[in-house]
Amino acid sequence: MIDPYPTRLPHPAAPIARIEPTVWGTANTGPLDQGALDGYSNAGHLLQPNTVTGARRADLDDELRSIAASLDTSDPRIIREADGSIRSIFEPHLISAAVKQMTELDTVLPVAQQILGGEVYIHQARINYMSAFTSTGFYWHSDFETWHAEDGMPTMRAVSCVIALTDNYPHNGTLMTINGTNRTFYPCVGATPADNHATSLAGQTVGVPDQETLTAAAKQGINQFVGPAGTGFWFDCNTLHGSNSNITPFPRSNLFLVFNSVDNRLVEPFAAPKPRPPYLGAR
Ligand code: 6CS
Ligand code: FE
Repeated sequence: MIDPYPTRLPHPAAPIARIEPTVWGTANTGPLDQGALDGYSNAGHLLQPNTVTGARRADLDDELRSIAASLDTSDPRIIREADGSIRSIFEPHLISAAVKQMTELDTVLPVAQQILGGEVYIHQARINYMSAFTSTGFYWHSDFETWHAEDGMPTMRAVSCVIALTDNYPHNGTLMTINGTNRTFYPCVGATPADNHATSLAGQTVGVPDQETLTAAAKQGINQFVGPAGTGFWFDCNTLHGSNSNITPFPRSNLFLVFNSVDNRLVEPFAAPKPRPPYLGAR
C-alpha cells in the first residue's frame, strides 16, 4: 500500500494537505445539523454540552475510582506518572459496564457514525486522570500521526469523543486543540524506536511537530476544552492537540473514546517495527 502520509522520517518534510474529508456523512444522516458539521470540518473540533447527564453523570466519579481499583497494579493498561500516580487507563469500556454504556449513548454513537459516514468500532479508549497537584501534560501531537505510524491506520477516518468526567477549567490541565490543523498532515522527524509505547504514553518525544510548524499552525488559534462533567468534545484524529500540567487541587479526568470507520481497519504499521498491543489499537 502506498503511504499517503509518510512520517518518522530521517529529515524534515513539507506539510501534506489532507486528502480525505473531515466529515464523511451529511446533515440528514445523524443528529448534527449542517452548521455543526461545517464548524467541525473547519475547526477540527466540536463542543457538545450535556453529552452525559442525570444519573449516569452522577456516578462517573465512583467509576473513576472503581476502574482503577479493579485492575492488578502491574496491568499494562495502567500508565503511571513518575510519582506513581495514575496518568491513564486504557480499555475502560472493557472493564466498566458504565463506560461501555457511554459508547452507545444517543449523544455519542450516532454522532460518530454521522461524522465517519457509516459503521464504526472503538479503535482505542482511555481515561486520562490528570490528577490534582502533580500531573504532567501531553505535548502537541496529532493522534493520527501515531496511529498511522505505529498502529497502521490507513486514512484519516477516525474521531475522538472526549467526555469530561470531572469539571474542565482553563486552569486544571485543559485539553487544547489548534484550530484547522485537521486539514494538514505534518510529517515528523525521527524513526520509531522498538516498543516506543513503553515510554511514549508518559511523555511523547517521537512524532511531535517541530517548533517552526507549531508557531505557524498556532496562528489559526488555540482552543481550550472547558465545561462541567458530562460535557462532550469531539476532535478529528489529525487535529493537533495537547494539554498543560495540572497543579491545581482539581483533577481533570476525561474519557476518550476513539471511533474508527469499519472501512479504515488497521493494516501493518507505516513507520514502526511491529504493531502495538490491541489495548492501544484494536484489531
Ligand atoms: O499513542 C497513543 O495512541 C496515545 N497518545 C496520545 C498522546 N494521544 C492519543 C493516544 O492516547
Ligand atoms: Fe492524543
